[in-house]
Amino acid sequence: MSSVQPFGISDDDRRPPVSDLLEVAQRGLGAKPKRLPSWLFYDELGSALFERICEQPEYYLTRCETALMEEHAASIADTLGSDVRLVEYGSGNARKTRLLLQHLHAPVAYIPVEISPEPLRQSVERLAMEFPRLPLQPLCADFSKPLRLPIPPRAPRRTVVYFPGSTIGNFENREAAVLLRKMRNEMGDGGGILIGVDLKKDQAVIEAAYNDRAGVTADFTLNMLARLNREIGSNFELSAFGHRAHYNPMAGRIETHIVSRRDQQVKIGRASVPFRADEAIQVEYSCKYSLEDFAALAAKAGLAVLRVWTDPQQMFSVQYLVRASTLTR
Ligand code: AVI
Repeated sequence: MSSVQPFGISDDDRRPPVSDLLEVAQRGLGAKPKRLPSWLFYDELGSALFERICEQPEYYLTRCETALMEEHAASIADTLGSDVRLVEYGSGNARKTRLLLQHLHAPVAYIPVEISPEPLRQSVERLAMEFPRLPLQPLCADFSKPLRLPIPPRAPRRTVVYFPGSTIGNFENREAAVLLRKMRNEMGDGGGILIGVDLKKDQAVIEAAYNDRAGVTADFTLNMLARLNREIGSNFELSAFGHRAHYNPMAGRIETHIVSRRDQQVKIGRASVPFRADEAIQVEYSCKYSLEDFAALAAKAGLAVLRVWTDPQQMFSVQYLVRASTLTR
């Protein structure tokens, strides 16, 4: 059942309960090789650490995407057209969205979808002050699951799903296609997807972005273990694990692992999980695409790329996708 919280946030009640976290940890750490899902990064502290990653000089993604939005927001808004209902997946602080909202023509509503309730509440509070005439319909939910979108205040001309940050890259190819197809269903026949996509480039530049000198990414990665300690009472000793992020050129992705620095045992629920020295837990993929790679992925989901905005060095791209069938009519 949907419930309404202060500030009008709908909560679809589908975030994992604590018992699920224990099960997720037991299953992932019992697998060979060990593996934990990347959504575990984003508790309140993890979300705050991610905001800090975005400010690191090596993490070019946010800087490049923001610059693209600053330069092209008016042309993007023209492409989306008037009377749009904008649904943002994983809205966080919605910094890039402001640039878009400033240019959208008579938007019907903005629906930020965010799994962490506190960042969602704060960002909606700020947006309400900055855009007093824009109907805000925040939804506290996991965007990778089917969403129950709130009823719009008036009929939109189209629904556009906004998915910035190259978060699509955190899904393996098959899951990314499934997620894009889910968006395709949610946006309906005449809708679209505005998506940020990180592009392939010099391996050293990509690796530096995931190994910042200040160590914020390492803290973000290890917070996953700290979160398990806090929430399921495991006893990971954080100093006995390290962060490792390497680019795999064959797969075209950063592969992030948490590596055990020594032989050790960790208590997970009633079980004791053994770790060998140098044994790794796979925690995240961050896929990088060529423009052709991404068009092929979109096609797998029944989508076509209508427009691409990119910088002269092709560091990053913002792309507008529509149903492939609408182009062939
Ligand atoms: C959210 N996502 C797009 C980030 C990325 O670049 O894969 C998460 C991240 N992980 C480490 N640094 C940033």
